This record gives sequence, structure tokens and C-alpha cells, in this order.
Amino acid sequence: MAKTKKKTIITCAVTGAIHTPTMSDALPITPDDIASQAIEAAEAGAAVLHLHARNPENGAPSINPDDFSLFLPRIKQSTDAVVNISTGGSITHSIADRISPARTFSPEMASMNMGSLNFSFHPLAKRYETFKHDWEEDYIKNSESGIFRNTFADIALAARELGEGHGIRFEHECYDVGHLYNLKFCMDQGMFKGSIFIQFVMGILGGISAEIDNLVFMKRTADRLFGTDYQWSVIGAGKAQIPLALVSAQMGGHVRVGLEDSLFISPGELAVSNAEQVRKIRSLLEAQGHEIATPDEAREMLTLKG
Ligand code: KMH
Ligand code: ZN
Repeated sequence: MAKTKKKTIITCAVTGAIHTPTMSDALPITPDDIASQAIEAAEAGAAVLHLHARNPENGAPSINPDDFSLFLPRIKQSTDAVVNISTGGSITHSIADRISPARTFSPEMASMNMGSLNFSFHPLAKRYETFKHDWEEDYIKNSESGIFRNTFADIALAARELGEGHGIRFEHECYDVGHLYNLKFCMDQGMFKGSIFIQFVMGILGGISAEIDNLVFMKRTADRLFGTDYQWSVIGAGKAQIPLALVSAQMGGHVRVGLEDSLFISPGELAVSNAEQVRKIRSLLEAQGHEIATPDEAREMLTLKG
């Protein structure tokens, strides 16, 4: 049974697979950058670190477990934060490849994307005249015709391999209301047992937009489907990151920040690091009377294997 929320869990999503090196010098690319920014984010108050890997040579998104092995041990050695490994990878990879890092490292948490969508960030390409690396422009533009595939069979495979196989708990990424119904269906099929942690992903082109009305709708729908005994959080992509995180906390949810979801610290101003975003949301939350969960408190609330 999920515990009732007492404190607010800050997740930091450190690098992701949408943003590319040209977009911000702060985006961690090398294993050393990923490790040091993750550690700094944990020290600033992130109880959960959501992690993707990058090709150390050119910063391209990577789902190669070898690339994770270049930074995971250092993060585990230096912090007590919950490690959450992405199974989203990037939209170009198959589910079998995307689950390989979580299967290799058996973290406490992994992401689980709850439906297929036109996951597109191609409008970003227009903002840049030149790119640091050859792969970037095509990668961004190709997302216009990309489908982020997460069929029921894909979800079942990931649930079987990682949930049943390794006792990993999931950050259920729901990009639209239909994904909540997908989650309910999967639970009814027995794919996920015990408490759930829903991440309402808002503001990705192809998914639901980042508006308070939509968050209330998502939350009400989840309440209807799952009762009140679940934990939840919000990703507000881009400029919605901090404003929607604050609304989430006021509504009883947790928050996610990090350069995966937004490169900015305030409108028009690039963040200098993941930790800067963590410090900002932490101070705003504390000013509103919220207490920040430690990693162990997050483990208890999310019923992780520890
Ligand atoms: N990039 C986020 C919008 C995953 O890694 O599985 C969603 C995400 C997906 O974090
Ligand atoms: Zn991710």
C-alpha cells in the first residue's frame, strides 16, 4: 500500500534525450558531468535521480549499459539518492534495447512510459543556426515524424523483465489522459502490483498541454481510477517546469525538475546546472510550508525495495 504523502519528493532528471549539446553548455554530456551534476542535485535536495546516458564522445543519447557504468558507481558511492533509470531511452530505440540498462543495474526505480505518442521536439531546431555536432540537427528534425512506441506488449515486456524480474518500482509516465486508462488496464491484467507512482507529463508536443485545468483533469481521472492510494508527481516541460511543480505540491503531489525537462531557471535565462533548479524549487516549496523528503522517506512513500 502506498503511504499517504507527508513530504514532497523532488526528482531531478539530469540529462534526458531531448535536449542536445548546442542548446545549453550546462547540459551534462560526459560521464563526469552526469555524475557530478547528479551528486550536486542530490546534495541540493533531490531524493530521486532520473538518469539517462549519453555517448561520451558526442553527447548523443545512449541506451548502452556500458555508458551508464561510467557514472552510476560514482553516484551510488557519493549519494544516498534513489536511482531511477530511464526505460524511455530515446524514441529511436526499441523497447528491448531501452530496458537493457535497468535490467543490467537493477535500480530501485525505472521509468515506464504508459502509451505511444507523437513525441516531437522538432520546433526546437528552428532556434539554432548551427549545431556543435553533426547528429543534432537531424535528430531534432526527425522527431517530427517519430513515434514514441509504447504498445501494451512493450509495457508488458518491461513490466515482466524489470518489475517481476528485479522488483523495480516504476515512475509511470502518463503524457495524456488515455495513458491513465492504459495504466488501469495494465494493473487489471496484473502487470503492476502494489502501490503506484504516476508522473503526469505535461507540455510535450504530442501529449497534453501544461495547463492547470489539464492537471486537475488528470488528477481527478486518476483518483477515479486508482482511488486516493497512489503517489503522483508532475513534469511541466519547458517554461511550465517550476510553475506546475508548485501547483502539484499544493495539490498534494510531488515534483520533478532537471535539465531533461527544462533548460531554464527563469523565463529566458538558462540554468547553470541541475542543482540550481533543485535549489530553486526547494526554496519555493519550503517558503510555501512544504517539507522536502529525504531519500529514505521517498523509499518509504514509494515502497521501494531499498
Ligand atoms: N523526457 C520526459 C518527458 C523516460 O525517460 O522514460 C519523459 C521521460 C521518459 O523521462
Ligand atoms: Zn527520462
